[in-house]
Amino acid sequence: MSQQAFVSPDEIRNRFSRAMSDMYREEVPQYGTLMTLVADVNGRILERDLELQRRLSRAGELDRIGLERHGAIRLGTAEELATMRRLFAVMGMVAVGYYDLSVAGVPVHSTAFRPVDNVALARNPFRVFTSLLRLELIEDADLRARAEAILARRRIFTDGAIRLIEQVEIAGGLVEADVDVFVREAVETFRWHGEATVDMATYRRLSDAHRLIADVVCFKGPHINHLTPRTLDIDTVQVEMPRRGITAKAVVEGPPSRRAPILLRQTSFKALEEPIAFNGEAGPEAGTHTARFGEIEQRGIALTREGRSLYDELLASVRDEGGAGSAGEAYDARLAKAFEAFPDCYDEIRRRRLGFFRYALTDKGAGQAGAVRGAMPIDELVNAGYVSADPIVYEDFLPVSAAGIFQSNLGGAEQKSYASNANRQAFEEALGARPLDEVALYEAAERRSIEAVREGLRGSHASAA
Ligand code: OOG
Ligand code: NI
Repeated sequence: MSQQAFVSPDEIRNRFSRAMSDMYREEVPQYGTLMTLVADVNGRILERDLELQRRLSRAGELDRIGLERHGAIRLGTAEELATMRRLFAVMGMVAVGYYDLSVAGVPVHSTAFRPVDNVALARNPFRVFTSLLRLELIEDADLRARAEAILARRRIFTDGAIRLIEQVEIAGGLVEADVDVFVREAVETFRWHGEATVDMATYRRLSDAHRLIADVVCFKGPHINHLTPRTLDIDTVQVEMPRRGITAKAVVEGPPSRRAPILLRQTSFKALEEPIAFNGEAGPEAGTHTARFGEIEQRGIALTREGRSLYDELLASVRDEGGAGSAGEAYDARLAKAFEAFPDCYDEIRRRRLGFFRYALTDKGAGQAGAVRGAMPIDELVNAGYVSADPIVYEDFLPVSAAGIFQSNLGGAEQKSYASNANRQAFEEALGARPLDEVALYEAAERRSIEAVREGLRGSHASAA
């Protein structure tokens, strides 16, 4: 088999992401409504903001925005997580980041599988927020053992998917004839099942320990619980959701509305209550379960470690004052006030090294190659108009926001508290790999762009000489 015959992982991911979107649209009609709303809003924004359009185009984001999605799944065992890593690897997605959600009363820790290099991200940045249930946080030993036994019996991957994963690991890729089969088999793992694997009494006991435990343990597989499109204006989407018959969550998670968006803002609609046939001893028992919801996000600039500390500090100062609660307007006002301390202009964010930028030679800079010192500080090159600086988009997630999204979908007043006990090592052992450090990835992207600028300033000189 020749190397060239392999379909690129980017193409496989692109087809997989489309297949997931088609499946979800069919299963959850409100997802279709949301997609239309986001496409309308994005179209309007791009039409009137040509500067944004040019910036997105330079950053390679314009073409990807219409197909950009992230999904989320929740797994039950180490083996499921390790196999999931191998499945995503076929599509060029690797684990990035570690998120401990136990602090927020959610008994999971998580990572995001996503592509990492610029070309792959520009092609299709499809990401999956992947959580692993922490059974050790169930206090009742009997119940814990029961949950473990149930999970040990299930097989969430099809034989066909496993066979093709192994084939890729040996041969190095998939040929065209296998790609659609792989996508079809892989999608099966994420499908919704209207039948639970347990009876209603078991479901209730697990659900009483934590709704999320029941969601992971009682079903055949890790149903995808949302697929999130990216909007260029989340405030408009938030206002328009109710007009299109969708009830939005009270507050937008993340930073407040700003002229220079940072990190990630997210909102969602409540999970649907869906009919379930429980597996009673005497036959099916009719009940319901809520897991699947809709979410929308807006992405901004990736922050440096300093920028991120400032963000975390400001957010914590607002939440400590009384939580994100349901008091939407009061929370929004407090948040906006606190974030006055975060510069709301990309130039200042850059000068203060709070965010990451991608630098490139302008036409003027290219014309000056050889005449300007390549070693001039990058800020001076920007000031002189030789170099442009575009924000690098944040490709990851935020633990406090993720916890807020989880919580809004657990319904009612559910608020369990677990002591903060991140256990990155246990997560890495389960995953069978170490998640990449997201900040290091942004640092590297920025550094590469600066090197290319310096190369350009030197290179043309050399060739002209
Ligand atoms: C995942 C929630 C986290 C996000 O966008 O932060 C998430 C879940 O509910 O399983 O998707
Ligand atoms: Ni999400």
